[in-house]
Amino acid sequence: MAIRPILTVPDPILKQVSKPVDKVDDQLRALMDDMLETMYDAPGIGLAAVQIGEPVRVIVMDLAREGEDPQPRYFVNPEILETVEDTQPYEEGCLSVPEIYETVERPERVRLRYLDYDGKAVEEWAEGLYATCIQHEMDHLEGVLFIDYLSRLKRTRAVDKVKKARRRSSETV
Ligand code: K1U
Ligand code: ZN
Repeated sequence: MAIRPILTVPDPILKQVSKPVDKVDDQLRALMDDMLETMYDAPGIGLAAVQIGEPVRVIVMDLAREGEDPQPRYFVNPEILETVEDTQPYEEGCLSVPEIYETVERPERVRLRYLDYDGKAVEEWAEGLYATCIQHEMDHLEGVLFIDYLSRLKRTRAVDKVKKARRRSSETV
């Protein structure tokens, strides 16, 4: 297992549409293990493979609260089958847009289909933070970031802030 660098805006790889996975094998499980370790280290509650420079349709997530046992989840080739009309707001963050938090409205329940860590097909409803997080991560698979839902002004300011912070941190090493 390895902690891999997380790409940040405006890296063009983040705008790529991720490719479907052919099969869930040990090589893919090694990628999912790296992703989970990278996400825990960041720390974050979700991560899409493209965020570590691997544009394939794989997501990891853990929504356990502090003090609870870890609850890692793995999603290969996830699809949204159905959404409800009601939406919920959530102040989202993104490891690829560090230090920026903005409210995004998304459907409050979505029905999902995906393959798990063992390649088993799963269908289930996601709601609450699970619904928000899986939609945020599935947007990454389409090259969409949560800041793309903001006004052009807010988005430009967010990207500039990340660029400035990165310049500052590279000056101090
Ligand atoms: O970059 C990502 O896609 C991960 C992102 C997931 C997410 C957060 C909030 C709403 C939707 C999707 C994050 O994990 S940002 C960091 C974060 O939310 C967090 C970090 C530590 C503890 C608790 C939350
Ligand atoms: Zn993100």
